[in-house]
Amino acid sequence: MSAPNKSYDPVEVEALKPEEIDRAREQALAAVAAAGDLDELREVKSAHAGDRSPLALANREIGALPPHAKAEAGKRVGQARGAVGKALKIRQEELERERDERVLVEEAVDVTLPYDRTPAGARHPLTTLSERIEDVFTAMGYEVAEGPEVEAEWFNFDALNLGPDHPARTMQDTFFVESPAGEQGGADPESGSGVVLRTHTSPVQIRSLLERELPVYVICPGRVYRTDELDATHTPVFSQVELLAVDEGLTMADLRGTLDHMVRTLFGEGLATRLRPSYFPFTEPSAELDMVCFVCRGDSVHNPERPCRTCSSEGWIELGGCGMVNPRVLRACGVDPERYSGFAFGFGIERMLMFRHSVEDMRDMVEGDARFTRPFGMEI
Ligand code: FA5
Repeated sequence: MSAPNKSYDPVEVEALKPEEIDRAREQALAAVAAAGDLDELREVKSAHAGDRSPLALANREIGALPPHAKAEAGKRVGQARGAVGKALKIRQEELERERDERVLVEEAVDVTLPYDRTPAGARHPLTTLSERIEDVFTAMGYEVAEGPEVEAEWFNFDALNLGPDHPARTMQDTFFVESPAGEQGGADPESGSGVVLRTHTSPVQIRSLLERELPVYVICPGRVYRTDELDATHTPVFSQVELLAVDEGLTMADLRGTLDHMVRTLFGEGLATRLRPSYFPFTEPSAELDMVCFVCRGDSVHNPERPCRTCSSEGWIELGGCGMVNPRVLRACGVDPERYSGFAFGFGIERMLMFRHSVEDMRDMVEGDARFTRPFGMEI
């Protein structure tokens, strides 16, 4: 800053020349208008309104002016600085508003978007396969029937013509919840019947015949229990589906036609089935139902160089047990075997899932790992 000088002429001071002040003001206003964001505006402010800006330097020169010159120069510089300050304020507000609007858009959180922090699980394929089988039969008019998993021995064995000496009644196969009367206190001294974890879904046949009006057409899915070790092909807790039809005039042909329809619907057209003689106390005659392998269609039997993993190159796949309901079972449920006949079929869902989807180890089904269930996706 120059020293006070009475003969000082502001017009001669370069920084205070009106055109210099106008130029500094116009440059400042142009720079403010051109600032594209708050960072740029901060730099503009420092350059055009800071301590070392042309207008600030001009302001400092005013102090050295003679008194008569101070007012005019002060007014000119003050107006220029005021205009720049106002422009800076307006632009600051504009840019802050723009920034706030942009942040609101850029940082918006769409709470409806799917999140993946907790990986989605999946429906267990045992459930979807069981429901699919139910659908096949409900489409034919069958009703879904259920029964308790903790079951009276009478329903699980006696009523199904499994006499007291039948091997399946020994402790080997069956989880006893309460032992029969006479043994360790007994469960029900009246009937002498113990309580078991049901070993198959066949007791639902008995419950259905006792509870429903004839004719009866039911499909009974459910969990069953046996004292088997968990290994690649066995689990102590597994799922079965039971089929029961009791009506007038039903024959083995009806059973065969019904099972053929099920095989077609679940595995595709053109797969032969066969019934192999077998024995179940609750059906007479009894059979095992086999179907031609849906992968190799039996070819692997004659082509050793092209073995089939699905049927172990046997050409046939065992589906489950079946037969005509034993008249003794009908009688135990108060159904007249002279008038009514029926057929039944029962099979394991785990085994069907194994060959239908090439699952090699049944343990994968019980471990609850979503990496096993997810690839099955949704079956509709
Ligand atoms: C029965 O349980 C009869 N109630 C089926 C039946 C119903 C026959 C109606 C006739 C009329 P079985 O004991 O064979 O039959 O068992 C049926 C199926 O359960 C087997 O074919 C098999 O697929 C499955 N299964 C048996 N034990 C196990 C196990 N430990 N783990 C997984 N699946 C098993």
